[in-house]
Amino acid sequence: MSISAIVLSLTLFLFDVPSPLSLNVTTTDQEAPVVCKAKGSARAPAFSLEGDYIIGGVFSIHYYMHTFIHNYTSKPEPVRCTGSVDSRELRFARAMVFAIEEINNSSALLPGVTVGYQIHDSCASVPVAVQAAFQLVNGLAPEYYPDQRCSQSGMVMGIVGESGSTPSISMSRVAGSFNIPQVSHFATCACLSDKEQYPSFFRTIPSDKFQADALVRLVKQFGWTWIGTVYSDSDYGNNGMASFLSAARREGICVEYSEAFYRTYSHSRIQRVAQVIRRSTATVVVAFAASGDMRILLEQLCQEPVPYRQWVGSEAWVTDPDLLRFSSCVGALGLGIQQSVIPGLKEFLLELPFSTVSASALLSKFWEEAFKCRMPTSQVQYNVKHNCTNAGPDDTLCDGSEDLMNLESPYLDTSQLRITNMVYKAVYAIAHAIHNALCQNTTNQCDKFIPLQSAQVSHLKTPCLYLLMSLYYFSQAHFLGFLPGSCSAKESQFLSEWVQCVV
Ligand SMILES: *[C@@H]1O[C@H](CO)[C@@H](O)[C@H](O)[C@H]1NC(C)=O
Ligand SMILES: *[C@@H]1O[C@H](CO)[C@@H](O)[C@H](O)[C@H]1NC(C)=O
Ligand SMILES: *[C@@H]1O[C@H](CO)[C@@H](O)[C@H](O)[C@H]1NC(C)=O
Ligand SMILES: *[C@@H]1O[C@H](CO)[C@@H](O)[C@H](O)[C@H]1NC(C)=O
Ligand SMILES: *[C@@H]1O[C@H](CO)[C@@H](O)[C@H](O)[C@H]1NC(C)=O
Ligand SMILES: CC(=O)N[C@H]1CO[C@H](CO)[C@@H](O)[C@@H]1O
Repeated sequence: MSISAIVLSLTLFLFDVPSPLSLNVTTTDQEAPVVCKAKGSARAPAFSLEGDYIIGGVFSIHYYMHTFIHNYTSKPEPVRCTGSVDSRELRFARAMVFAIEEINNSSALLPGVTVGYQIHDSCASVPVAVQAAFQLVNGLAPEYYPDQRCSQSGMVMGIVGESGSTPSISMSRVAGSFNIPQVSHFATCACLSDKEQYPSFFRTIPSDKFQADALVRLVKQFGWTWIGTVYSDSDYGNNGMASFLSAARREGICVEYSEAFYRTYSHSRIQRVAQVIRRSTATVVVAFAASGDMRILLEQLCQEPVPYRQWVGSEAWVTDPDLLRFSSCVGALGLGIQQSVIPGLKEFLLELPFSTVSASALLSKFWEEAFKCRMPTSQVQYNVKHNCTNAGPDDTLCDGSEDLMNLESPYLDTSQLRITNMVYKAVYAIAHAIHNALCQNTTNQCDKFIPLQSAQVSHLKTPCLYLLMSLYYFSQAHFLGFLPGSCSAKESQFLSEWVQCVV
């Protein structure tokens, strides 16, 4: 039995999420229809658009879930997100909106059909991701009457997400029960390839099975036989590091230490991991970690004395432009999936009128952090600035004169588009599935009055989604160096064999 299933049942218990399991079914008399009511209140999606068919999306936009101490004497507060906004994840969410707009504009794909979306912020946490999954399955209506079982499966045709493996696993338990296809752009845990456990889970990114081996090959190629390792204490980090360590052992690489950490760990635990790195003799550290976790550790390590280490990273963090601000403490080498170009995306990202920003709590938060000002609508208390971060608005008021064009933010960094392209592909995969189900017999008009079950979509489109996966294998991956200075002759030679050295 996996941990995530246990977490799921605890979650249902603690957070009172609206779910098919917690509906209050009442029949008043024989004639009256069954009334199905969701218990608890719905959480509004971060972004949404009406349409004939809805595609759900879940991204880790905030870094944390707000945690509170349960006293078990009153109803718990609804779950919510806190911390700063991961602007790369915001880009992923906006890229999904962009893809759907393109599909709506297209006369070849789903002609005459509008595709809508409901995009949620899971703040990289299991309880919020599960709640989002239930809402995508049930819809947001507080009452509905579809049948005696209160099952309204098929609110969404498919779900794009989650970014992390652990929330993806939890969501797949919900979406899978209703046969709703879930297509992740970034969940790479090899464990998710198990079709028996995750029958409706697909992804547009390769499994870590390949990545662990490739990282070992990389380390070995440089002759680094004495290394330290750190990893996220999550399905992604635990599974990835386990594969890495077993491959490393086979190749005769010695590991001085192997430390797990996680963004919600106490300050002292993170500090302890930093101390292990400072005191170690291994100058190479391999990190199989999510970007949100890595950021916490690097913040700790950029305090004096800074331990200069050669970092080797998994692609979850090594291609995150946000981590470039730690350049004084990090020179990382790792694997990334192929970069790409999405025409029109940059313009779309730049098109954020101030009225749109003010109307969205999430965009307001992003705006405040990006421009270090306070929105007129803001009620949030801000923390004093950390030394290594640039987050936290001061007291000037945002007034719309802020200029996105001149903003340096991972949100606007479209120079590489690796994972963003996987989001884009995931949206298209689901749209093509719907198209094939609706538009088989007609060339220019689809019959949107055909009642469509989402199970039908995953049924029809399974081969297509598999095909997307098989497009990605590691010969396409390439090395990315964030090394300050230039590569040594040996490194350059090795790197040029694979692809190129980016300094
Ligand atoms: C179910 O709903 C009815 C009417 O809305 C209410 O009286 C009853 O207390 C509810 N039961 C539970 C277990 O919540
Ligand atoms: C329990 O927590 C709730 C909300 O956090 C609070 O309103 C309530 O007073 C607490 N009860 C006790 C007995 O501490
Ligand atoms: C969709 O079409 C509208 C109107 O022609 C245009 O303004 C918009 O940029 C298009 N969106 C995309 C993503 O192509
Ligand atoms: C942050 O930096 C300032 C000087 O730039 C220093 O005085 C302060 O102690 C630092 N705070 C922490 C938490 O390291
Ligand atoms: C397409 O046409 C065939 C035969 O004419 C029919 O059986 C089938 O239901 C149609 N499918 C759709 C999606 O209209
Ligand atoms: C070309 C086209 O059909 N565009 C539609 C895309 O979706 C939006 C929002 O529903 C519509 O307003 C457009 O007409």
